[in-house]
Amino acid sequence: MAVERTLSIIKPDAVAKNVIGEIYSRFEKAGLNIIAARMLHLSKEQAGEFYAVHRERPFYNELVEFMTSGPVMVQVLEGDEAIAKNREVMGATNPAEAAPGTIRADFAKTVDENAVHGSDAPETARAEIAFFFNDDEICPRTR
Ligand code: DAT
Ligand code: MG
Repeated sequence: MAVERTLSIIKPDAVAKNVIGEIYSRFEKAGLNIIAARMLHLSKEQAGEFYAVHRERPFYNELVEFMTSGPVMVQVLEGDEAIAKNREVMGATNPAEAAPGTIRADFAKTVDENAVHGSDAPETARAEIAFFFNDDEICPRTR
């Protein structure tokens, strides 16, 4: 199994619900190490650029509004197959279709406010990590 890094965001709805710790616990139980983390309130420019791939989608403006509606926690997760493992722990994009016990099933109700983001492939993971973190802000385990 390959050790990977992925970018995770705890979105404004989940931060507002005070479940940062519960979501971190899901990562830890899945063997995903948090090797960088920061809380920030995204600007419209930052959220728009982060989700630029969805610019032509009908929900883009709503998505940018939501992502800037309150603070988010961003973190880099590292572990075996971290990209797929994080997506598994997150559950399906639409919480109504998310498997029981996943973050989105347990902490979200609708597709437009679905608690967490996770990178979907190695190239997007690299770009999304670099979007939020400098190399010297990433702290891999040494013990
Ligand atoms: P994911 O976040 O699971 O990678 P995505 O990349 O397809 O999903 O979409 C990014 C975000 O956009 C998603 O987390 C929530 C929002 N979104 C996606 N489809 C939507 C829809 N049909 N209506 C409203 N928001 C949507
Ligand atoms: Mg996506």
